[in-house]
Amino acid sequence: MKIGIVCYPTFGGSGVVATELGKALAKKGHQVHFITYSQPTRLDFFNENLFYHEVGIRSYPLFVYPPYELALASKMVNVVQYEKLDLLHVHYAIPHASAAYMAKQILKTQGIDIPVVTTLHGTDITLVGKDPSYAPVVTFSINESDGITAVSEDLRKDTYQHFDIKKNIAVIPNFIDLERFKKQKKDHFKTAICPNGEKLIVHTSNFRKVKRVEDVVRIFSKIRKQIPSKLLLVGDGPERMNIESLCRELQICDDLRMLGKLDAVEEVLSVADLFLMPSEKESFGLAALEAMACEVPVVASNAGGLPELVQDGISGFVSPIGNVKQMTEKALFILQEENLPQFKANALQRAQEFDVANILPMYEDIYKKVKAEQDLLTSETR
Ligand code: GMT
Repeated sequence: MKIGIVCYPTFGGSGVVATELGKALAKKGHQVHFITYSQPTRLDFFNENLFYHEVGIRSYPLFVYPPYELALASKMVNVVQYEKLDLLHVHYAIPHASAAYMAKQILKTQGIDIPVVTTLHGTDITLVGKDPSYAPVVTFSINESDGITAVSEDLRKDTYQHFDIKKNIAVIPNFIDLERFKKQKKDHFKTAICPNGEKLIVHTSNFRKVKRVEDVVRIFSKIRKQIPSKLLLVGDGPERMNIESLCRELQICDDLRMLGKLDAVEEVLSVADLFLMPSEKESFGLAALEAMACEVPVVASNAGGLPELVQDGISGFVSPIGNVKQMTEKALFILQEENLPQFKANALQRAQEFDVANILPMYEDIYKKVKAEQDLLTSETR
């Protein structure tokens, strides 16, 4: 098939999932066209089936806010027409689903019927989307999509709860490339960070408020009083300054390193003993899945879809949001020498269920279904 993928090109989870999906589809022989405002971060290799179309945004002194959605819709029209796409798959509802609706209507006037699949990723529903400033457009454009998917049962439930959605939402969980995310031999790295055999704890995120990075630091501060350990923070974002202040206040700066945005996060995960994800909201928790694929157990909050990923007491633990005390106890339990190997093995076993090879066919099935329905409709109306 010829598929147009629309996503945010940045480090965020939705862009990562969209890009990895496109790469996997291309490897399977589909032709994939990315349509976005800059080269997706993970679109980092050549494949003859992968194409990238940049959305150019023309500014004008009149525009306080350049109309990205219009430029995106125009680009979609252009790419569908000239590349003869079979369908558009948009990731993150705002503004991609409404831009796709507009493109679809424009194309219809030219005799082209293009089905649209919308994948909901989380904050497009749970945070930004349900805000009254966007909700009517989000509701409308989800309902107008030919196929709708959500990355967890919890997000599916939330979507029905917050919006008046008339259509079926299929749950297709996030997935992982086990070829890339696997435990690598990086002993020299472990020795450099943990010279005295300390346990290594890792957190990766975009340091937004919803990630509760402060909880990560507080949990670590309590762990290190019981077990010699180090903390690596990967990523960057608005909370960075607060985190730095908290580390100083707790006097733990010597045992903590902030690595910033790192491409090869799997190298850090390869030497980690525990991953912390105490988020306030998390529709799925892709970063936790990446850790588990590298044999790292997870202590997480019970937010959103996290309990669907982390099996409590098996591949890690889930605790109530903000319960730093309980998360610390669970972390200390996992880090015991007699418990750690089993938790690591279980984490990997769980991650293997989300192998891209298992999840990709679910997307292909949706594509086939919406395309067949569109073809039928087209033949009936002509
Ligand atoms: O977590 C973020 O802030 C990034 C966000 C995004 O939209 O890019 O991630 C969301 O989508 C990911 C991929 O489906 C999920 O794994 C994350 O759990 C989800 N984040 C939230 O729901 C907060």
